[in-house]
Amino acid sequence: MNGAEALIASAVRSGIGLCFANPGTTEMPMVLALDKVPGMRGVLCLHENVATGAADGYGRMAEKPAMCLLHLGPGLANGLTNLHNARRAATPILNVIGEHATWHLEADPLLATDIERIAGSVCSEVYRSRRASGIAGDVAQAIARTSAKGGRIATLIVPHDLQIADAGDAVATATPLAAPTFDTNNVKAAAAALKRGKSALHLGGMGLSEQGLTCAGRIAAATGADLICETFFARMERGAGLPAPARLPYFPDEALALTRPYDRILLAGARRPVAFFGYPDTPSYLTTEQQTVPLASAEDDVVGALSALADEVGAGDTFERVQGAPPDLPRGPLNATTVSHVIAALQPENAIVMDEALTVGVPYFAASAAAPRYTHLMLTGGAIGQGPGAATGAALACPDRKVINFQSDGCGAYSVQAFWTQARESLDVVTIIGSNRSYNILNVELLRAGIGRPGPIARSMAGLDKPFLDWVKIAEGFGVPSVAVDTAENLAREFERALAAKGPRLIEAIMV
Ligand SMILES: Cc1ncc(C[n+]2csc(CCOP(=O)(O)OP(=O)(O)O)c2C)c(N)n1
Ligand SMILES: [Mg+2]
Repeated sequence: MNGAEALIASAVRSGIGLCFANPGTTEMPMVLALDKVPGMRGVLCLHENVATGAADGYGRMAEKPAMCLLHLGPGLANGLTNLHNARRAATPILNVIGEHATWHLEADPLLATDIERIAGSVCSEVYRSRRASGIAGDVAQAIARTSAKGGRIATLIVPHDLQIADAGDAVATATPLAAPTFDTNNVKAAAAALKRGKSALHLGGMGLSEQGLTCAGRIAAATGADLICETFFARMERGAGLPAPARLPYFPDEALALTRPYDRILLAGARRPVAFFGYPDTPSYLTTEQQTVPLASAEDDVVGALSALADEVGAGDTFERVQGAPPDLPRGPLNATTVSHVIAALQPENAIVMDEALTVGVPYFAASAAAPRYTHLMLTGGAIGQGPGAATGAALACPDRKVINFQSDGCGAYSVQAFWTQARESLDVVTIIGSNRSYNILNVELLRAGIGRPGPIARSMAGLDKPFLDWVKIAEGFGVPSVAVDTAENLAREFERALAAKGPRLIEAIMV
């Protein structure tokens, strides 16, 4: 077995069965190994940020790592923003980077870069193989890192000469992923805090899983605490039968208005909330230190901590479930409300909604609260261009579930190559583009800063209208059947049609 085969075989043995790849010459031995070693499916992505976004979507849904295979430093750099989003989502990813042959590096060939430095900004550990026979051990170490605290993206750099050298029979035994733990002292302190004044549980990570939400709902029922969720959560189970936490608003003044009345805010899988940007005269933190009570971080056993807290406060089995029903189908022109309501009214039970809809999707969270049970994924790290890749990965993790990618146009334009992978792999993804033909959020931010009349250059920096993006042509060019609509009635008709079909579809919802 050569080094590349040992790497793939070791990863397969640890349960990694999917490789999102954009390879080059330095990764070819690993590509060849995909044919030689059974058990690893190779999925070609036409941009590295689609590969890393797909690994994020896959990891969030499968709750185990996928592998990314990227080409040297420049390939890794192309995938960095979605690795950043994955880091913020605490998603496990095994990131494998090919490198020049060890003996060739000192000549400084054109593609040579400092891969460790590039990877270091998103990965807590970066490993480099030194011997072919050590590759199996190196990959096992990297896989172990994907379930460790302090960062779950592990990068392994593998020089080309080591990939083709004889590695003997050095295949690693399966790497057991570490089970997360929680701090029982935090549970005791949280239970005491819940007795002192008005409290809220701020939920993120696995705190927004079905089990996490159920425990949180039971605690709320027993103690009178309210439930709040992160603004940009990684994954949340939502809809009929579940508790419906209030979502922390995006703008800090609104977020502070929500948090201010509480004496205690318990952090369960969420960080202490921080304003998205620093605005003059506005604090960075959206809770005070006195309010903030840590229960469990996103990398801890959040469900275990919530369950222990439920016991500690003597919670019963009952909890308040979301009230109401999905919205009625709207009629008339398309805007953020009508698009959001059409999706919320028609989304099927068990759907996965990848929501990178920004201002176009603001009404969607409330509108979908009482939808049939579904999984809601969001852009976590603010680095736009995540949705189409993450939807691709989610569809590969859950082939029996319908994936709906509710996508704003500006963000979508970063990751259009994902449509090709969706077409090639026949993935069941319906993309709805909220086509307002602008970077609308930038105008909203300017308005809030009191700049109502930006100059013509500044205005042009937020306009996507000259020329406008023709999403039907874009997606059809990548192999995805597509249609454009400009009324709520037509959106509903086309959405129903797309939901009834198998395979990828795109609907451009024109909102101008
Ligand atoms: C990687 C990255 N580049 C740039 C930005 C800055 N940015 C944030 S939102 C945005 C425009 C989003 O426009 P669109 O997706 O059309 O959503 P809309 O505001 O129209 O709802 C930009 C450029 C960012 N957050 N991340
Ligand atoms: Mg837009």
